[in-house]
Amino acid sequence: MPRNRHQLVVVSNRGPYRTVPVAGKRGGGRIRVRAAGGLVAALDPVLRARGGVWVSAQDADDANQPRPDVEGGEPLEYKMATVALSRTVGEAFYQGVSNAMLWPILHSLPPTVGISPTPWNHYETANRAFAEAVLEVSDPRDLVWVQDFHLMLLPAMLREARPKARIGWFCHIPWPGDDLFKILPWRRQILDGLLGADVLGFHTKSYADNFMGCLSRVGEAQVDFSRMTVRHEGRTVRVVVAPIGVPVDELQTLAADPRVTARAEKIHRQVDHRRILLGVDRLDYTKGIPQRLRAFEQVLKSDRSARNRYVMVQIMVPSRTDVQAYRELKQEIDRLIGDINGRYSSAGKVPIQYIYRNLPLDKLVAHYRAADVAVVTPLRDGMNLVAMEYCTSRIEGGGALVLSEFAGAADYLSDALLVNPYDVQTLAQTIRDALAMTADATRPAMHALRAAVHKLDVNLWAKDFLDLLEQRP
Ligand code: ADQ
Repeated sequence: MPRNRHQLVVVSNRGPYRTVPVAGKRGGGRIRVRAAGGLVAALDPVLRARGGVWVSAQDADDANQPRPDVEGGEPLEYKMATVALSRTVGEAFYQGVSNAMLWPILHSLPPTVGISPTPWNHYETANRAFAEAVLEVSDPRDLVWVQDFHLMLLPAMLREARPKARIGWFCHIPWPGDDLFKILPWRRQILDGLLGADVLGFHTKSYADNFMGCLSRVGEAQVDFSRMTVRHEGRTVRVVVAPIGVPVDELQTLAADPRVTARAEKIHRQVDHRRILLGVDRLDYTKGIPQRLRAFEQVLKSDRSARNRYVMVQIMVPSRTDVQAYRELKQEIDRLIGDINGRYSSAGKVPIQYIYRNLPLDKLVAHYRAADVAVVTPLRDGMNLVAMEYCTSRIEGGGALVLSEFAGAADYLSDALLVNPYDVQTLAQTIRDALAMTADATRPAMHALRAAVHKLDVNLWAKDFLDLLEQRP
């Protein structure tokens, strides 16, 4: 079989599709829709272009399972396989360890629950179940590409079964310094698990360096900082900086669609042609949503005419709704928006429009086209695709991007208006300045931003990573 015909096996906790009831159709008809979130947005186009199989956990809620038999909606252009986990294992693996411990610590934030050993055993069990599923659907020549922090033990488990397999792992979120990483009692197991891979990818140089630092201070692997390689159990593991991007052509084509243009114009009419400040996020405490709302409140407070000239549109997709910390965040955001709208509405003009649901891509892109300013303020974020989607959708040029310096994207989008989201006063001033800029004044920076985003196309990201995996000596 020629090399480029190796099957690609993508493995992630969440699968790429959910099924939802067809609006207005009686009798339980369902339609397939793409799940929201950065990982799916990045990898679905890659698998659709290349074919292969996507292995993911079976959704505990039967209605959300990616069922290939469902007709209509997004087309299925590759195979899917699911891993069934018992409710106890699934919850401890996903919520107990992945969401409550790994997610915050890898984002350099305190864990949202106390650290205890029980869920860790389930994390191991879940990773083992994924290993069995991958071995079943793949053969030793395939390229197995494991995704993210849910599956950090999987590479070593696959390596044990298939010593010559080609295994990659990609970290979609930040990697912290060793001082924080060491909080995890299972730090050795995690590093040993990851070193089962041939190639380990990170969005930025600082995450890759942090990872190498963890290896050198925890464990016994031989680390070569100048080559960014690690010797482990007789093999060489490469640590690479592989910044993810967005599907540039697909997004630009969509942005140029006359229906999207018409929708963008409608959005303008609906807000009485006020200038639009746009936020788009998965609901998560890492995204800095309250900070951004407080900053916009400052803008409204400091200038009475602002409410007649500006509107903020905040689009949020529900996420991890069964986790307490996320429910509390949702309440805080609801309260903040309610307070601000109560205080600063005038003559039928509401200062914050709030959309809390998963939007189809064409509607999202219409909002990107309509927005004068996008505000992306994570406290910490592996990369952040929203910033890139906004720039890609600005096909007519113009538009300002306010971007947190704590997003990985800030390393690549230096022409954005970079902000510290913890400093709400300065954030408010930056938003004020951005909203006051004319479209022409924003053009040079947006031109540079679009050029930067073009270089980071997601297809290129996948191709470069998979090429490395195929070239493994
Ligand atoms: P996420 O934390 O999910 O991804 P991000 O990169 O911003 O964060 O991607 C969010 C995705 O969800 C975007 O593609 C966006 O369009 C989509 N989305 C947001 N709100 C939506 C809505 N209401 N309806 C539909 N879609 C919506 C993780 C890491 C990031 C990293 C990505 C990719 O946390 O740092 O950039 O993976 O590696």
